[in-house]
Amino acid sequence: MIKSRICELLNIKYPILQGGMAWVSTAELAAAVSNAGGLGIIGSAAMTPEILRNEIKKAKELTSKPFGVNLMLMSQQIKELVEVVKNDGVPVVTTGAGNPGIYMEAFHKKGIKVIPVIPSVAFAKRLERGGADALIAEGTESGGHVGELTTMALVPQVVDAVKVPVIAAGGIGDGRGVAASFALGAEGVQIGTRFIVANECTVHENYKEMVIKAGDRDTVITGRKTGHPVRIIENRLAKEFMRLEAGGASVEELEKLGAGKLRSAAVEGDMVFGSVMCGQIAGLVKKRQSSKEIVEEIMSEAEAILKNLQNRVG
Ligand code: TUI
Repeated sequence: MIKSRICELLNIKYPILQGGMAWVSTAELAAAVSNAGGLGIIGSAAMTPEILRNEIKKAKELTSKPFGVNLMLMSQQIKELVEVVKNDGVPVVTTGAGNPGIYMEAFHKKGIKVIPVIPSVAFAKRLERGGADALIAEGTESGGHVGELTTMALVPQVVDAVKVPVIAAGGIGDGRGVAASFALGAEGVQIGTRFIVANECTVHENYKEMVIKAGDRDTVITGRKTGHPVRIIENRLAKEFMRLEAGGASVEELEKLGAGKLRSAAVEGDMVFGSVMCGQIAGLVKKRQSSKEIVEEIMSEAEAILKNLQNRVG
């Protein structure tokens, strides 16, 4: 059994968080991961406040275990989404794509744990000072909106810089990734891509198939120029985006091309002009399983690896 401060902080059995992916992480997936002993997280980035309220209600019907909501801080309706989270009995919030500092006190007053994603040591220190309960150090191997540093470089530097527990994210898809994360000093992991293909994940079948087919070099980062670099599978949309970027297209033009494309992929199954966000670890995601099978397989692999590694010493 791998124990850490993350299990105690979040009142969960296994130190695995499921990434709160926009259009992908619905109540069904989050509840299944929480029921499996991890922390399921609803991705609210593309939700209206009403939809989020409904998803939280659904998650509570499907699990009695703790679950979380991810807030994408660039969301148009962030203030309203924050209100929903504060008022609807959500125990944990993760944040991405910005600074959650202004909401920290209000969440804590409601007893909500706040775990921001951070892409650098400076940001980690700032948010620890601001009261973050733990931090997710997310490397550029991740899908979706990414920072510059790799997980391997970021995690140990963040671990050395803060006292709160650190959760590693980016490029983790099996027990080897969990064992490596703990070796770097992390006390938990956040996994997104592997859960895209979970049976309980409601994303379009074509999206799951695309992740299963993807190899190690099939993702690219688009949108560096817009200030919002996003890792997606290289398809016609990605190629068109890169062509326009290389040709000096304006930020407005690029944002217009990207608008609504994640929905096209996740809901309509458009794998040609849709934005198929996923991490570099997609190459090792080869089978569909239940969330419970995924969580248990990853944790038993990690335990075996950590035990066997002792044989390499001395
Ligand atoms: O947020 C994510 N990943 C996401 S959000 C998303 S939705 C989206 N859709 C279309 C275009 C763009 C996004 C898809 N994937 N991960 C967490 C994350 N946060 N990664 C990096 C960061 C981050 C970056 C800068 C966090 C803080 C930060 O600070 C900047 C500052 O100084 O405020």
